[in-house]
Amino acid sequence: MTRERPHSQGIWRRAEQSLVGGVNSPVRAFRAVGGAPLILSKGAGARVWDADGNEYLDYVCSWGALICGHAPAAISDAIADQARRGTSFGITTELEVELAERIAGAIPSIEKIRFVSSGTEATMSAARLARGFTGRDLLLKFEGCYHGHADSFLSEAGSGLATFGISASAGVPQASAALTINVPYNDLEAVEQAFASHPGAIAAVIVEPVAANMGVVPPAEGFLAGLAEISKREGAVLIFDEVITGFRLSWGGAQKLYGVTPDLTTLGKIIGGGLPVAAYGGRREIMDRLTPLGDVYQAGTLSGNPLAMRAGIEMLKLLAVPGFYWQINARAGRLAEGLRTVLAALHVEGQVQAVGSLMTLFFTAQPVTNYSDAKKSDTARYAAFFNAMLERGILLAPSQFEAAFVSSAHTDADIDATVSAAKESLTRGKKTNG
Ligand code: KE4
Repeated sequence: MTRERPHSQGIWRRAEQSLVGGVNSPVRAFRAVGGAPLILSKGAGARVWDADGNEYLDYVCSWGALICGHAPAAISDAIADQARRGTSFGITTELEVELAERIAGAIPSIEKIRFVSSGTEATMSAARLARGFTGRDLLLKFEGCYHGHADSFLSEAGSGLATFGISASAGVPQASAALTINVPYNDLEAVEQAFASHPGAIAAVIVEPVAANMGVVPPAEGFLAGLAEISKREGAVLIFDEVITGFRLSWGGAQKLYGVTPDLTTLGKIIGGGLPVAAYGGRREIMDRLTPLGDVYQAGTLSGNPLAMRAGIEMLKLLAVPGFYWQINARAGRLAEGLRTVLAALHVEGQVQAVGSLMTLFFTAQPVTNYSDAKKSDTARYAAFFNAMLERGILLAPSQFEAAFVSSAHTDADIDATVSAAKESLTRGKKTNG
C-alpha cells in the first residue's frame, strides 16, 4: 500500500530550494534508504504524522531524545508555562541549578556540570577541557563512534559519516585531523599500542560506552573497565560520551549500568526533554579549570536556557518514577526477541543487537563487535526493509548505522504490530530477493 504524500512532496521541493539538500541535518535526506524524505508535522506519544496526515509508529524519537514519546503533557505544559515567564535571559536562573542538581543526583561522577546547547558543543568543550587539564594535544577515539561534528571527531566517525561512507570531512585541516587517533572499538590492545606510540601525549580517550552510531554495538566484557584502567595509568582523561546512553540505559546512564566511572561525561538529547540541551560534567578538579574559575574558555548565549531547563527538569521527573526503566526495557526486549524470531523463521541473515531500549537490526551473518563488522552489513537490504516498514506505518532510522529507540509511549500492541510488519516486510523481501 503506497502512502500518498503530495503535500509533503511540495514542501520537500521548497526545502530543496532553501535548505542545503532539503535538510538541516544530513541523515534526514533519506539518501541511504532512497525515496522521498518524510515531512513531519505532528507527534503524540509513540506516533508521528506527516504533512499529508499519514500516521507512523516512530522509532527515531528525535534520535533518542524522546524517551517518553512525543509531547508528554507534563513537558509541554511546563514549556508553555515557562514561555510566558520568559524564554531566555542570558543570566543565571534557579532552573539551571535545579537541573544540575537532579543530574548530579543521578550520576555521582558529575561533581560539576556545564550546560550547552548541543552534543557537539558538549564533546568539543570536554575535549578542550581535557587538553587544558593535561597540557596534552592528542585525542583517542574509536572507529564508528560519533561525537558530533567538531573537527576533532570527524575522522572514521559513525552516524551520518558512516551513512554516507565518508571517512573524513573536507574542511578539517590535516594538522587538526592528525591530533586524533582512531582505534577499533572493543580493542584494548590497540588502545595500549596507541599509548605506547604516543607516550605522555594523549589528553583524552572519548568513547560511546555503548556504541550507537555504527548501529548498536555493546562494549565487550572488560572493555570499559580496561579503558578506565589504561587512562588512569597513562594520565589521560576518560570521557564517556553519554549523549545517547545518558538517562537512556538507566537512571545513572551506561556508567551505572556497567559500573565504570569516567572522569568526564557528556550528555544531551534526553536531558533536554526535546529542546536543545546538552552538558558536560565530571570531576571538580577538572571542571574548575573552566572559565570563570580557570583558564579553559567556553561560553554560550543560550547555555542553560530556562525554557529548555524546564523541559529537562520535567523529563527527569518522568524518568524518576519507580519502575520506568524496568518497563521500557521489558518492552524493548519483547521487540528485540520478536525480531530475532522473525529472522530465524524466515532464515534471514541478521543480528538484532540491543541494550535496554536501544537496538539495531543489522543485515549481516555475524555479530557486530566494531565498525569493520558493521560495514559488512547489507545496506541495500536494510534500505528495502526500511521502506517496506515505512509503507506499513513503521518509521525506523533511515540508515543501517543508527539505532531504533523504544519509548515509554510504545505499547505492547505497538511492539506486536512492529514485529508483524517486520515479518511481512522480510517475507516480501525474500520473495523479491530470492
Ligand atoms: P548533536 O550535536 O547532534 O546534538 O550531538 C552530537 C552527538 C554526540 N554524541 C553522540 C553519541 C551522538 O549520538 C550525537 C548525535 N547523534 C546523532 C544521531 N546518531 C544526531 C542526529 C543527526 O546527526 O541528525
